[in-house]
Amino acid sequence: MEIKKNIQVNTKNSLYDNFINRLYLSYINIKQNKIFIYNFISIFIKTVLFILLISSDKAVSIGTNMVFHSVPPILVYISFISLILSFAFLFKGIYHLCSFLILNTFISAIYLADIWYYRSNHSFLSYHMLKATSNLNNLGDSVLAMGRAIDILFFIDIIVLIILIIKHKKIYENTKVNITSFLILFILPILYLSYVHYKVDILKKGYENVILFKSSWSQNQTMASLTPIGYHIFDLYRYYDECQPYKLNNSEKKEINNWFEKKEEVLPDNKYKALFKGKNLIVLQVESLENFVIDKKVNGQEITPTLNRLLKSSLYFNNYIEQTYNGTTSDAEFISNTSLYPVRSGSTFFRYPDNTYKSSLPNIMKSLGYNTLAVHPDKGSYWNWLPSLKSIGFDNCYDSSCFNIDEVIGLGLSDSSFLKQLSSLIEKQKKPFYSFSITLTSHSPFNLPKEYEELKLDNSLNGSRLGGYFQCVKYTDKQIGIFLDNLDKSGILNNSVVVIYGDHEGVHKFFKDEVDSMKNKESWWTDNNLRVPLIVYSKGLNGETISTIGGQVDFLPTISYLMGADPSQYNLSSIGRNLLNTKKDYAVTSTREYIGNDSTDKDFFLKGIDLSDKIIRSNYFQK
Ligand code: GP9
Ligand code: MN
Repeated sequence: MEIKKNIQVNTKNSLYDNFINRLYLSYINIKQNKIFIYNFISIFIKTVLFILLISSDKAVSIGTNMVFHSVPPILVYISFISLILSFAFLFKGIYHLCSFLILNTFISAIYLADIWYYRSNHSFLSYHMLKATSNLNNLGDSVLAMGRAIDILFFIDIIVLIILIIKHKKIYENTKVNITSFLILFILPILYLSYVHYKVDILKKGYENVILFKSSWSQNQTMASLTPIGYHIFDLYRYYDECQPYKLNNSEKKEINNWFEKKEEVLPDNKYKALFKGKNLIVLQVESLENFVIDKKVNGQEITPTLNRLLKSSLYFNNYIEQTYNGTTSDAEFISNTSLYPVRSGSTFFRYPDNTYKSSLPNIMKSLGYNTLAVHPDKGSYWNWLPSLKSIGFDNCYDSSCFNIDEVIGLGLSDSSFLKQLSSLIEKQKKPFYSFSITLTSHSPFNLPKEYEELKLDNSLNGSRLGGYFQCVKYTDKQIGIFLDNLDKSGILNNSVVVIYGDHEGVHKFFKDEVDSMKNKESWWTDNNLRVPLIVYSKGLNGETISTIGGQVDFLPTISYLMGADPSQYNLSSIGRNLLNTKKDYAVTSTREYIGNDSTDKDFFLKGIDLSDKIIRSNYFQK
């Protein structure tokens, strides 16, 4: 009996010893694995570099204005790097080495993709964007233009790694699969991350000002707390969560209703009410058109002679702020036609193409007896615009398949050809109509074919990105002039109002760093501050400049007021306000910046961004 007991104890002891022994050996194995240590250190350095880069304005240099708000959670960084590298221990021999190379290159590629996306959109990639791959058509040049010399730093270590692998491959030839090392590097980080999540996010102890696995108002903060590796792992969870149908509870519904009621300004009507009643409404959203070029000359030549001429008979809003987010062009279409901010993750058109909005601009126009059409020179699948604009309320949608693609510049059909074909299409429309279109040619990277360049630029501008931008805008401006002349010849212009606005910034959105670093620059070149022009033109009108600060969410109430819709049709469903009858002077940007003189109601107006997100996700305004 005694002997049996001893044997049992000994077996238990030896099992335990065995386990400890294996752990210890694996620990030594990890510690002595020089290629592992090298990859660990190089990914750590690249992670810190990434976080420092996104702390500068356009991720083009090392910045410190964000990361040092709080102590960086270094152990969290270490955990995520360890999680990723653990997989290499599931492979033996040369495959073990190759898996380090693949994992490290994969990490650099993700970091770079995030940085490039950040440079143009001030946000990071998300799984929702996998739905938007149809957008990559003809976009190669625009994407490549986001690269900067500093990006090489993400790949130098990989070249060194290849050399190390070639040099030391003999030593690793007999490496075996090491499940214990894998488990140590995989499970320990998970245990630590669970613990730190509980401590920081739930108990709110530990790192000050740090949020880990919780949506923060700024994606930069999530990146700095979790590293891009952690950000994408967390984004996967969020993606799953956000794909579930969103049902508002009663208190959320109440909050939304109260917000709209509080936002409403009840003011006496003014001269703008129904100013364009019964006229056709022709809206042209111009790619990357910024406000700073309006009424400006470069080397003695007007950049936008057509638009400048139109101002004499237009209401010109010169403090109109773009509010697009992950859906860029499509967001501008969405915001203008619904008076809601886009969703906070991914593109609204890709995520919610079937949403309906009973008080959308096309629906309001239809209630006034209008025929509605949306026309694009690109494919209906681009940004998923065709199904989305149909759901928003446009009865007729025409995409590139309805046009003769006889001239392609950059992304697609040239503005010259498109606008000519558009004027013929418009002439055939049943009156009154609301037509909504976009242009393409002035898209980044602003390389207009030489034969179309009309501006004579001096050496400082010629060949520069800004010079290219001026040439593109000048080209599009000219095509708009021809478009309006055609509408005039057919007599349509006499009974129409033409609304022209920029979808988002252009040269300052993608290449602000290049503009800022130009030599001999004129002060107005750097002065755009998210403004896009909004021009409401009608033949014979007395031109006026309206300097009220507003944004694209204000489009629907402002245009509806001018077209004669009753404010009760849109007041309690528009996040924006009528810029022609308001006492407020503000706009909020998609990155939650408040632009305005009186910031008393700042938090209230910023709340509109989150309420829009809930409204869209729950299809709150469905017909
Ligand atoms: C095509 C084009 C896209 O729809 O306007 O522009 P982007 O969204 O890249 O600005
Ligand atoms: Mn665009």
